[in-house]
Amino acid sequence: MSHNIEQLQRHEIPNRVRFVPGNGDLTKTVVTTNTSAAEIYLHGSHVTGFQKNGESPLLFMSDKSLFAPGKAIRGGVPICFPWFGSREGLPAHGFARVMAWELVATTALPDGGVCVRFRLPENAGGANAFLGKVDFIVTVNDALTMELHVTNPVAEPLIFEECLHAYFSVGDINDIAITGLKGAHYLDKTDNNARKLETGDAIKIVSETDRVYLDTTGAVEIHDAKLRRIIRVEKGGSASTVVWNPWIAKARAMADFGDEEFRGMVCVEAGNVGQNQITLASGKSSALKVKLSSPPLK
Ligand code: TA6
Repeated sequence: MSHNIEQLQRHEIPNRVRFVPGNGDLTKTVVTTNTSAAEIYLHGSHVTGFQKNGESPLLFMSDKSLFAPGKAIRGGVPICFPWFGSREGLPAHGFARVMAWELVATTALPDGGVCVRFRLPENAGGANAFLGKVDFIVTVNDALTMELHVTNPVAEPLIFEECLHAYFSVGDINDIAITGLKGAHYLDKTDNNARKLETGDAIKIVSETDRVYLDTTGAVEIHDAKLRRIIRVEKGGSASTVVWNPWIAKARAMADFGDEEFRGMVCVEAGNVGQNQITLASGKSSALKVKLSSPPLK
């Protein structure tokens, strides 16, 4: 579905929200507040940028990303839904991130922030149609808050996985430490999904890292010594946290990712995947919430 920019422009808010043709002629929402800026494509309801005024971008975007219907954008915050990971003959990480979402509303907030609500088209997913109602709400101020709301309108329970697969921009992958996961168990996807216990106060990335931490609800922090900042990932309604860096070989193997880009990014993803998948009873709703902030590293 291509978006009618003229119709979208009725939702524009002077000096706060505008809709413009973005990369690949996909429609982009440009949000400006007194303290920050953000960009969200209607394709995948995909946040591709967030930056506090005077700071370097918080989110990583690959210079090689595709911007095309049916293709995932590489970087920012892909919405993995209604499944996580690969499925034979189906799009990896679900279909939500590779299809056009609809705009529901734009709101200027009293604190100078902006809220934008998107909706997954009804019965999205063709043969694998998801029967729930899915909204994605982005709130921009000096933090970036994202919420994935799912409501079950049918008589049967809905079972799904969900993950806000955030790519963060870091000064140097060798100079970061990730805290907040000590004591959690994880599946190590670089070691045949072996179940392991996180024993370190801080996780350093020194090789390909692909870990699904389970039954963990706490905040995670990326301490970036080079950019002198902490990226704080607070979450609600989430029992899983995924940590990923492709490192050298995987970076080279991805056509939509620069060979050296692994040095400036790390993914810390909040969701409900694997054994933490959601079973949503008829008539019930769920909310996956992530708040990103970036205090200075003292
Ligand atoms: O979240 C980590 C992960 O599942 C990795 O295994 C890797 O596949 C990454 O997601 C990127 O997946 P994508 O389908 O976007 O290339």
